Amino acid sequence: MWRRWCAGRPNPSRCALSTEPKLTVTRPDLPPLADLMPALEALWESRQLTNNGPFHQQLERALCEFLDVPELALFCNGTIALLAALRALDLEEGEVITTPFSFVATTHALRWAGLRPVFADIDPVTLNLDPERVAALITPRTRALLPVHVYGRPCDTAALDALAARHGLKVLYDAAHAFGVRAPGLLRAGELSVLSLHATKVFHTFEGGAVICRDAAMKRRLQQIRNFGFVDELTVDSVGINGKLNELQAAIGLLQLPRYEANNQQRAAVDAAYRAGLAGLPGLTLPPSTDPLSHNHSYFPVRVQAGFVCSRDTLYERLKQQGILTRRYFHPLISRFPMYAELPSAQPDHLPVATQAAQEVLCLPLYAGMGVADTARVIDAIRALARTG
Ligand code: T4K
Repeated sequence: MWRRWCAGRPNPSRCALSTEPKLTVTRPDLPPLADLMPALEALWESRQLTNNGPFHQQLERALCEFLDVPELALFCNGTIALLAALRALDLEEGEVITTPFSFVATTHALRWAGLRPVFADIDPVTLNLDPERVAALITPRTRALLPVHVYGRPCDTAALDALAARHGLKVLYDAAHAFGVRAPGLLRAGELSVLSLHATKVFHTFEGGAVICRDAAMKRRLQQIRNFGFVDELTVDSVGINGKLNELQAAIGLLQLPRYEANNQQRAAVDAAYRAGLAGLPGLTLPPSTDPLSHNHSYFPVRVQAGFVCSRDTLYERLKQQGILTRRYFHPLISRFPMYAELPSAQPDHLPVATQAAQEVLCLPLYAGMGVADTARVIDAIRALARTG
């Protein structure tokens, strides 16, 4: 029945104007389907489908070991994980200093928690929160910092954590992009770090998220918040939520995890090919290269600047016509969305670095399994446009 249903559907992987298949900014890795069968059989046998089942517990242990972190609580997605983390830190009112250069979920989580976002500008190279700009915005109303490791590039955690300690603030890192980044202590910085395990991420459970914490007491608190606030069968002591990851997703995660290193090497090879193939084009700035250990090659954000033959948006459109679907992460800035645009800290003259970055960035296709020919197709298309305009 499923095969018949799928046969009648248009093939979305073909490009309307080109005979070449579409290249998307990312494509999720999947284990061989046959490898999922034993897990499905176990689920059908046990009927334990969700609520902290055996696959879930196994994945939490495996991720702690893999990421070298003390404790980790899985969630149904990164957004709910952010909300639960804010609740676990007892952040329910006041201001939180954050970055406008992120996916909108970062700031939405603050609003859902009843907190007031205050946007600080970013560093022009890393595109992460600039600690000096953060320091200038701290007031008696400030309760916490919410920095993001954008594109998996580590924030200046030493400076941000020290700043927070001086002012008695909490730090919650949005590490949605930072799975597998080996910068020492990165995922142990601040009070908590939140991962996204969404299908577009380098390690995924279709949808999923996680909160990394320091000790068992905080993990218990997160587990309770994740399960409606239940402490035991009869006791609810906080306004929790249903944030649970189910057993099928946990099984997917257990199959994905052993594939991470090989996938990362494949992404690193695409990254290296882009650097070699796109070097020296006037006005096209490549992302800063970092120590391979502190990189998960999740994104390849180039900057289209003055001196390039066309604007970033024109390059985006031209590539799209050829079936190369880049993304302008993160344009528009979160601070430009209507629910935030009136905040004093959202004004573009307060955020010049982020405003410029949002006008220039273009994330090129990058994923495990992206072949040499596909990478060459992107490079050739950009070089041809750079020649002819
Ligand atoms: N904080 C940060 C910093 C984040 O970046 C995110 C999410 C979050 C928090 C929240 O975490 P989650 O609640 O999502 O776990 C995507 C993702 O939906 C989102 O997870 C991600 N960040 C954001 C940066 O990107 P879109 O709207 O760009 O996704 P979409 O559907 O256009 O996918 C991009 C491309 O990926 C498609 O052109 C094709 C490919 N794709 C996508 C999906 C979903 C596939 O091939 N298969 C798929 O199943 O937001």
